[in-house]
Amino acid sequence: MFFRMNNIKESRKIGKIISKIEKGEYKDNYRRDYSSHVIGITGPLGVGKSTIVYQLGKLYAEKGKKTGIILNDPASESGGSFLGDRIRMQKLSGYKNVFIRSLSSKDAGGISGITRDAVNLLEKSSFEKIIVESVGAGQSEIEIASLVDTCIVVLMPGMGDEIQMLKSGINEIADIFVVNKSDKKQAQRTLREVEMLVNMKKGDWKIPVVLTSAIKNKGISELMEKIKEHHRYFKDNFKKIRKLKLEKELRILIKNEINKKLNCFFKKNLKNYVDEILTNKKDTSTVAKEVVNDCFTKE
Ligand SMILES: Nc1nc2c(ncn2[C@@H]2O[C@H](COP(=O)(O)OP(=O)(O)O)[C@@H](O)[C@H]2O)c(=O)[nH]1
Ligand SMILES: [Mg+2]
Repeated sequence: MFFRMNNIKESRKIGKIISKIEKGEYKDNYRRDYSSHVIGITGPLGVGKSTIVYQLGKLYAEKGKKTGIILNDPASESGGSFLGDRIRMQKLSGYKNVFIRSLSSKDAGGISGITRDAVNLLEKSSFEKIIVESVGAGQSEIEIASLVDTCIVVLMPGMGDEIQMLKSGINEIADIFVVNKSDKKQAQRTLREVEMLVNMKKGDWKIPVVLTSAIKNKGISELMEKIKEHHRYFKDNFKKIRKLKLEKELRILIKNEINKKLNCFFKKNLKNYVDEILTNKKDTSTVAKEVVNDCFTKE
């Protein structure tokens, strides 16, 4: 899916390069110079990310900012909200300063590398705001987190999403939380729950929780204000935040890797250890300690 920017020549050129990136045919060694502000929007399917991206993109476009939008949304590839997304995003592409592209990783493997290259390309092309939408469901979203300067995690009333978030580690990467669909019942309750979660966090950036109704275009300018505040904080504490973001990302990824290995280990070995306990009469905590010590001792 490719929507044209009114600056057709530039838009075509960027579009072509992104197609090459998707096929794994284009790589360059550009390192970000942070002249763009990269804003990530993540969260479970259906919470209203695309609608928020649309409203935000529209606001930036109307302010005359050169805005790039990258969608990593499986729903935009097949069925689901594809049509809605398409209609919305086509409206946006009417602005001459907006470029929109939905990425596919079918050919080149993981989405995070492709997103990184696409973001780099847009930064090189002097986009002021680059908005990246991704579904907060797995590994790649965590990887995308350190790629973006401001990470927004979107939730909505009900669904028990907050709990899921806690599990997947997404809540650790949020710079801003949004509770969308404020027009729904229970919105205030979810807002309070997320605020409680945020209040437990330490650090000198106080994570804001913004209530929006993207569909009614409510709360979007407040969100934009918080994004601006975070960008200022990001620029003022650049080195520290970069380090912190990488540290968080690495911590989550290592945990995930260990969990994967652990599940594999359980499948293969747990029964044997139980047998060992039964025959040798060792206790479970001794065996657990021995196993873990063995794993973490270098050969
Ligand atoms: N009631 C309500 N519905 C919304 C709101 N924002 C988005 N939606 C609807 O929620 C559905 C999913 O929205 P979408 O932006 O595609 O979610 P995404 O999967 O997170 O990108 C669509 O039917 C939207 O029209 C909102 O603020 N209130
Ligand atoms: Mg979407």
